[in-house]
Parts: sequence; structure tokens; C-alpha cells
Amino acid sequence: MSARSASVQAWVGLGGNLNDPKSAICSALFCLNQEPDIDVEAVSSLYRTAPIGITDQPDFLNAVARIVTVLDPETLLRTLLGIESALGRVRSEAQFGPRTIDLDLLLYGEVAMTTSSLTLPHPRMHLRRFVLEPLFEIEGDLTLPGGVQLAHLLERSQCQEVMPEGVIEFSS
Ligand code: PH2
Ligand code: MG
Ligand code: MG
Repeated sequence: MSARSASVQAWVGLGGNLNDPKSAICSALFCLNQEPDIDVEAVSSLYRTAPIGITDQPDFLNAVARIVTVLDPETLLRTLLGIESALGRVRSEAQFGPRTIDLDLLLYGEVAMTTSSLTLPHPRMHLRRFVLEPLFEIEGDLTLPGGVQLAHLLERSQCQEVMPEGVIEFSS
């Protein structure tokens, strides 16, 4: 059995609203794809989105990527946090406050799980149009673990300002 036969598709949310979030998102995608155990398969457009949680902060840029990986979920999460640090993110901000780059593990195959460090699917993704809209762009037919359709979540999500902000130039 080849190592690749154990590979899983996973979806990563990318965002940022300090300094130059577009180039931080591009760098994060490059770093992700450089990882020996991760291939970036698809990347959404970039979206300019109104801040959720703490509203008195700059607009975010957001995107979603589909990756394929042989890493288990916890190792993948640590890898994402490592890339955030390598790109200079300092973790002293408020939970929903401004940040240079944020990489969130949204979905890992069909897995639904909770540990002290990770909940899958991401516990707030179903409410966040800044996640649902770019995810829908690359994965219109997706059904989430538990059987709910992405299209249904998007219809149900509240009105939140999410505007296309151009394409991300990324080739794997
Ligand atoms: N991330 C947050 C809090 N609020 N709002 C938008 N629009 N986009 C984000 O990525 C975001 C947010 C914390 O991770
Ligand atoms: Mg986040
Ligand atoms: Mg995060």
C-alpha cells in the first residue's frame, strides 16, 4: 500500500487583516505546498470581508484552500500553526482580534472529532460567510460530516459583507 493511499483531503481557511494580508495569504499557500506531506490542490478567489466578532478592526481578506495530506489532523494543525509563526504571526491578540495571518483547519475528510486542541469540523465555520462563500466557490457540492449540505449552510448564514477581491495567483 503506498503512503499516498492513506492521504486525505482537507480544507484550510486563510485570513488576515494587518499589514499586507494578500501577500501573507500567498506566502502561506506557498509554505503549505512546500511541506513534503501536503499538496495544495485548489484555492478560492480572495474575498474582502467585514470583521466578525470584534467589529472595530480593519476588513479581512479571506480565502479557502483544498489540500491533500498524509498527516493526521493534530499534526496538520501543528503544521498550520508553525506556518503562522514562520510568517511572523505573534499570538498576543484577542481571540477575534486583528492578525497578520490565520490558518484554520476547517474540515479533515469526513472526520468529526473533539480533542483539547482541535474540533472538526471547525466549530464556527457553519456561521461564517467569510468561510462558506470561498469554500462554496471551490466545493459547490460538498456535504459536511453529519450530512448537511454546504449550499444549505450558505443559504442559512446571516447577511455578512463578503466581496470578491480578485484571484490568488498560485500554481502548485
Ligand atoms: N477571523 C476571526 C475573527 N473575525 N472576521 C472575518 N471577516 N474574517 C476572519 O478571518 C475573521 C473574522 C478570528 O479568527
Ligand atoms: Mg480564524
Ligand atoms: Mg486560527
